[in-house]
Amino acid sequence: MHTPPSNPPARLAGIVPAVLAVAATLVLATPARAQEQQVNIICSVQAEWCNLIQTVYGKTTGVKVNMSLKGSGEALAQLIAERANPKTDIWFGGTGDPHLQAAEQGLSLEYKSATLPQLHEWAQAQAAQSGFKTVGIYSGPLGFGYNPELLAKKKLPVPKTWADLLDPRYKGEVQVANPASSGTAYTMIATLVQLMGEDKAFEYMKGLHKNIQTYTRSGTAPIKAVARGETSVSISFVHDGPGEKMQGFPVETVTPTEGTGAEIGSMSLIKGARNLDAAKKFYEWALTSAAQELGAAAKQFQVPSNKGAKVDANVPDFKKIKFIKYDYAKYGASAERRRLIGKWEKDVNSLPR
Ligand code: S7P
Repeated sequence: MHTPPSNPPARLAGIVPAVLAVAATLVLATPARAQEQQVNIICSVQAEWCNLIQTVYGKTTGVKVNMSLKGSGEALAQLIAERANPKTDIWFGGTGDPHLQAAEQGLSLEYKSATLPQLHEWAQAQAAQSGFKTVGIYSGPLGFGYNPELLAKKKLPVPKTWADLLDPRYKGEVQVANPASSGTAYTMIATLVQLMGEDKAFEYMKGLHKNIQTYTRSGTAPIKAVARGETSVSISFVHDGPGEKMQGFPVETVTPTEGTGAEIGSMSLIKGARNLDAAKKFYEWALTSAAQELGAAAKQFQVPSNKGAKVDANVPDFKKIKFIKYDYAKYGASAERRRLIGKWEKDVNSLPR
């Protein structure tokens, strides 16, 4: 769940000094001048990572980082609302499709970083297909989270395939976010449509609907509900699992054997940004390998887009996952997203459960 902006929690105290030492080498502004600078960021990764960025970047550059935490869908809605008078300078993280929509709708600014060649091909492709109005900063696969203790207690099997989730024994046991508010859930619709074809995917989602306990607003809420024993299974990004487990919760993840999609978490500079220089400096910093390693330090386990960044052992092994060939340009287009979400509302969400 994305929580309101806050000071870094006490448990980050141990991490911060170590990462500050690394980050000190990344200072991109002279502290004296930076004292006067600020940057307004919408941060769409989870709170721990946003807070760590705020602390490390703020302390090493002297720039005041004003952070607003919002999921991908909500972030796009805010940027549309602010269009005439943007209060945001940069949008960090969140699923790639709303960043592509922001680019298409003229909300973000073209910018070509000199660091682009150091990024994985998928991150560069995300930049190229948006006319360099966004860039990939991480990637992660869609799959299932499950609570092994709850499944055992209810004598339910571990789901391994998309088809398994239609089993009537999972009635009221599955959580996923609402695609109208969540980039994660929209990634699910786009994945199913590409995997099964549109007609079969919608038949599938109608069947799945019968087993859904709740459609949450935020894409990260379902795996947290699984971890806390509020539901048995979630459809989630699997890189969100290990962080929950490290907090002591019983949660495991699996990717469906038929194949799945992945997000390209992205970053965009906002057109009309009031603090454009500061935003560009932050953007450059966020593409460095050291900055991207802060994700794992904050227990977020996406694959970093900078090829030089260390890949933590908890990051899902992409080589072991069957991926569909996801068409990011087609499913990132505003009209396609609107059409598919509208169809989901009408044909799926309106049905009784
Ligand atoms: O780990 C955080 C994460 O899963 O959340 C991001 C995103 O904000 C999810 O937004 P929605 O609420 O719109 O689904 C993902 O990009 C990221 O991997």
